[in-house]
Amino acid sequence: MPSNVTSQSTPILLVCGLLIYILATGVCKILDGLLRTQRQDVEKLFRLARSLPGVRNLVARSKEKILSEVESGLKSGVLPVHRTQDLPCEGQSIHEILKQADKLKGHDCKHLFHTSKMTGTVYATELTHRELCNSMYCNFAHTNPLHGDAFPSVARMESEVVSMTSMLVSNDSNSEICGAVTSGGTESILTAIRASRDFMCYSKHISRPEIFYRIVSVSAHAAVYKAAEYFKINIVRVPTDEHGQMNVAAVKRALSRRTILIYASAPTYPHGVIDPIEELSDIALGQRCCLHVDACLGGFILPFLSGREIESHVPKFDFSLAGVTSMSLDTHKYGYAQKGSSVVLYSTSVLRQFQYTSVADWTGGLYISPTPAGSRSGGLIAQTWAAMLHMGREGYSRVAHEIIESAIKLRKAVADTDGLELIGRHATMVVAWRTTDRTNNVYVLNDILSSKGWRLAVLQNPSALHFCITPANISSVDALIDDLKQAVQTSRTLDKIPGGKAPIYGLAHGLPDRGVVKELLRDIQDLMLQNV
Ligand SMILES: *Cc1c(COP(=O)(O)O)cnc(C)c1O
Ligand SMILES: *[C@@H]1O[C@H](CO)[C@@H](O)[C@H](O)[C@H]1NC(C)=O
Ligand SMILES: CC(=O)N[C@H]1CO[C@H](CO)[C@@H](O)[C@@H]1O
Repeated sequence: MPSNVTSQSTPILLVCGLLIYILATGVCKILDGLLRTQRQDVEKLFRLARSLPGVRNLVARSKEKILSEVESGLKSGVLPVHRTQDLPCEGQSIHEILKQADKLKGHDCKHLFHTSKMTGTVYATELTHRELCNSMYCNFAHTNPLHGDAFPSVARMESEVVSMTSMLVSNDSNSEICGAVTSGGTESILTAIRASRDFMCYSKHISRPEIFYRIVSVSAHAAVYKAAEYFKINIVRVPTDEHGQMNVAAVKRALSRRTILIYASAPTYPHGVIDPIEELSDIALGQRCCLHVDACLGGFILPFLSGREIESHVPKFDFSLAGVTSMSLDTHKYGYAQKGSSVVLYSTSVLRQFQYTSVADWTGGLYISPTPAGSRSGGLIAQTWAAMLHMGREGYSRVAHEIIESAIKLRKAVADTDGLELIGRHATMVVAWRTTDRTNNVYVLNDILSSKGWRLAVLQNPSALHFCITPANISSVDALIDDLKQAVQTSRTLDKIPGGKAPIYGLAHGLPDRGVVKELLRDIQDLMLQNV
C-alpha cells in the first residue's frame, strides 16, 4: 500500500471517508448484539469506507502497529537452531537426522502428558496406550484405503471404527447409520456440510446452491466458516441465550425455503454447552432440512454420562432423535487416538453417497473416493481402531466421569470466586468464565495466568476464558483453582503486565471493523508460516 496516498487525495474525500468509517464504527458499537448476526452486511459497509484513501492509511497504520508487536513476539519464539533452506546434496545419516529432530523437539512444551497446564491440546496420556497407537501407525503407515483390494485389513478396520462409533450415538432401531473415517474434526464437518448441501439440492430441486442458507449459532466451531467459504454457502447466524445455548426462537424466525442445514453442537467449543438438539430436531423435521450435530468434543464423553446430572440432565443429542441427519465425532480428541483422525456419521447411506466424488470419464480410469483426501494413510485408521479397542466402554466411561467430576469442581470454584462468573449451563469438559467488574480485565487475568505457565483459551463476544479438561491436565485442576483465585486478586490492582497480550486482545476483539481483523490474522499467518 503506497504511503503517499493521503497527500494526493482531496481533503473532502478524506473527511468523507473518515466520517463514514467513524459512523460505521459508532453504529456497530450501538447495535453490537444485533450486528453480530448480520456481520456480512456490515462488513460490506466497512470495506467501502476502507477503500477511501484517508481511511486506508489510517487503518494501515494501526494494523502495522499491532503487527509489529505480534511479530516481535513471534520472533522470540523462532528456534535458535540451524535452519535447513534447501535439500541437502547428499542424504544425511540417520544419526544426524535424529539428532536434529531431538534438538527441535527440545523446544516444545514440556509436561504435556501429565500435570499439563494447557487447555485441551493433548488427550491421550498413558504411555502404554500411546505406544500401542504409535506401533499400530508404524505397522500400517504404508497402507492406503484408496486401494482396498490391496489392503483389505485397513478397509475392515475403517468399517469397524465407524460401526463402534455409531453404536455410541444411536439406538438399536436405526441400523442404517453409516459413515467414514476422516483426518480430523474439520474434515468431518466439511464433508457432512457438503453432503447435506448436495443432498438438499438434489431432493428439493434447488438449482442455485450458492444462495443456500443454513443456520448456525454464534458459538458453532470455526470449521463452519471454512465450509461456507469452500462450498459457497451463506451463513445465517443466530444468537445464543444467556447460557450460551442456541436460541430456538431465533432459529425458527430465521428459517427460510433455502435453509439446507441447521448446525448444532454437543457441546460447543467456547462454553461447553449442549444445544437444545431435541427441539432443533423437531424443527428440522418440520422444515425437511438437515441437522448436523457437532459432537467433536462430546462424542466420546456424553454417551457415557447417561442418567448423570451435569448441573442439569444430559439432554438427548444423537441419532435417537429422528431429525439428526449427520454427526462428527473426534477420535483424535476424547477417542484417545493420535492426531489425524475423526469419524463422520450419517443417518442414512443415501446422504453419505453425496459425500463421495465419483468420476466416470477420467482418462486415468474409473475413480471413486469417499473423502476430500485421495490417498490416505491406513496407519491413522489402524491406530484409531487400536485406541478404541484398548479403551473399551469401561475405559471411556471411567475417564468421562473423572473429567466431569473435575469440571464440576472447577465450576464450583469459579462460581464461588468473587468477581468471576461462569458461562454455560452444563458441566462438560469445557469450563468458561468471564469477569464481572470493570477493574478486573479478563485479558489481564489471562496474562497473569500465562505468566504462571497456564495456557487458556481466550474467547470473545463476550470476552472470557476457558479451560478444556483432558486426561493430560485433569490433575492440574486443583492448582488452576488456587492460581485463578490469586490471579483475580492481582488483576484488580493492575492495568496490564509487562509483555502481556492484553492490549492486543483488547484491541483486536473490540475493533468493530472485523474485516481489518481478518486481514491482520492473514498477515500473522504469513509470519507464522515463514517462521524466520
Ligand atoms: C475440535 C473441534 C472441532 C474440529 O477441530 P479439528 O481441529 O479439526 O479436529 C469441531 N468442533 C468442535 C466443537 C471442536 O472442539
Ligand atoms: C430410536 O431411534 C428412532 C429413530 O430415530 C426413534 O424413533 C426412537 O424413538 C428411538 N428410541 C429411543 C428409545 O430413543
Ligand atoms: C484421567 C487421567 O488419566 N488423569 C491423569 C492426570 O495426570 C496424572 C498425573 O499428572 C495421572 O496420574 C492421571 O492418571
